Amino acid sequence: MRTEQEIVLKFLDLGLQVHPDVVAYIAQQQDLSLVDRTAEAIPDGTVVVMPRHIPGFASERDGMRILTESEVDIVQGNRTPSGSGVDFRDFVHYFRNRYDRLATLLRKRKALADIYPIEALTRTTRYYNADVAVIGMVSDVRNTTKGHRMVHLEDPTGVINILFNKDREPFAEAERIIPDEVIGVRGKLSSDGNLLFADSFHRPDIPMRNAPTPSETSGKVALISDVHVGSDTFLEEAWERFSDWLTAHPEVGYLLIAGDLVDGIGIYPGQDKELTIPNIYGQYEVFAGMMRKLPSHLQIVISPGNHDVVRGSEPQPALPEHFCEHFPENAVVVENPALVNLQGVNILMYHGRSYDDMIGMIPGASYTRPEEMMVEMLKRRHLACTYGQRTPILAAKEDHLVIDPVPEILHTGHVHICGIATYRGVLCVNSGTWQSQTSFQKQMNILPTPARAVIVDLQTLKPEIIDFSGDIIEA
Ligand code: D5M
Ligand code: FE
Ligand code: ZN
Repeated sequence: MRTEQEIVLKFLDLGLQVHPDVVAYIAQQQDLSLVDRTAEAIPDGTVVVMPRHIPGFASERDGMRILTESEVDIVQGNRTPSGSGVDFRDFVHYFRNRYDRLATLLRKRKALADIYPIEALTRTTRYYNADVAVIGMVSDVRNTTKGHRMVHLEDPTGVINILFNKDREPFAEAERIIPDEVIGVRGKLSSDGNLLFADSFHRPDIPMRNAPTPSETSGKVALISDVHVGSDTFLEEAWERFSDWLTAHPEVGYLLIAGDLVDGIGIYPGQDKELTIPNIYGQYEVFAGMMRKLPSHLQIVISPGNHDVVRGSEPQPALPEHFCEHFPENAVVVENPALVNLQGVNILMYHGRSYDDMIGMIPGASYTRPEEMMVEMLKRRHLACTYGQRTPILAAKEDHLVIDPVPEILHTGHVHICGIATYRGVLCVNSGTWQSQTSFQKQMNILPTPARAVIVDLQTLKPEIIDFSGDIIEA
């Protein structure tokens, strides 16, 4: 490690930023003179020294695999306008698109291979008392007076009531059904065709055999969110420690920030009394300065959250040009959500506003365990199922909140609490925040776990939590 730091510093002395692979290569060669020889060989105007600049460098050498240059590919959520979506027809398209895409996933199940249009079940007497399967969107869900669960299920042809008996097996999962998710149900139709008694229940889910594809080459990504610059609870010293740490760890080639970059203005009652920067431009200016101080070899991907300056409805557009014109060249702004591919590893970034809805609806869900809710998102293959609650959703022609393809990593923020889980091969990461408890969070009884970054090794997909709060600093 010491050698690697020396190499970085030696290049810095020469006014050069350096790619982590160059550092790794020179460290492996144990030949510090390579720094000077490389510096002499690079073309004028080079800012970042790349592996190809090393004299005599070959991509495969003595069994050591050398990285290709950093690769960031924005698969979904590039800064394209995502439409205005105000026409009622957009709602029809939106929900139809959600239904079609999630129903296609569900139809792959053996138990749902022979689904019926709901209208066909109720139109004739033919299926009365028969074993049938349907796929639909939940338009209403409630408990009956006898404690069973009743779901109003809708497909493009009709609606039907489904009863989950409290004494039958699918009931436990049925308790977690929330409005607007798309589910598949197999069961027995009643003798009058009005009710389906559920025997089994299916979600689009992550396939059991899902196998994540790690990077073939070495590389690490730092995942963070909720920086909240401009708030008097923003932890500047902890951020400085993180910033220095990134400079000293060139093997971390990427930084992904999942929203709430700044604290914003007028986001919660009385916020003005807790702002150190009362101007939104000033907040982004300071944030931009922090980004410029990070090593320039770092590829930074920035998506917005509910405190940011863009519209709140999701998908949220990328930050407009005039708020990020002072961001460094190695930073790219994307929408919320966005699917980012790093060296072949797909990372789905989502700020996580829908946590506020799920916490009230899913039994046992808590702000203290965000990783459990990420699993709920994956099971439903949707980032924000329920329409019309706290998460504003823009009803465009396509549902950008559907989780497809299955990412290697789901990266969220918003709850300000660190949590990590793995579900069917998908790594779920909520890294936390860079803000200590606000008075609002105190009222809400939310105890944040600030100043942590989650570093994921792209080759092994193993996460590591590093605490910059000042108590424990990584050795
Ligand atoms: O969210 C900071 C924390 O506050 C996070 O744990 C979610 C919680 N939060 C945010 N808005 C609400 C509402 N409306 N009700 C309950 N809890 C909430 P941030 O987005 O940074 O303000
Ligand atoms: Fe936040
Ligand atoms: Zn938030």
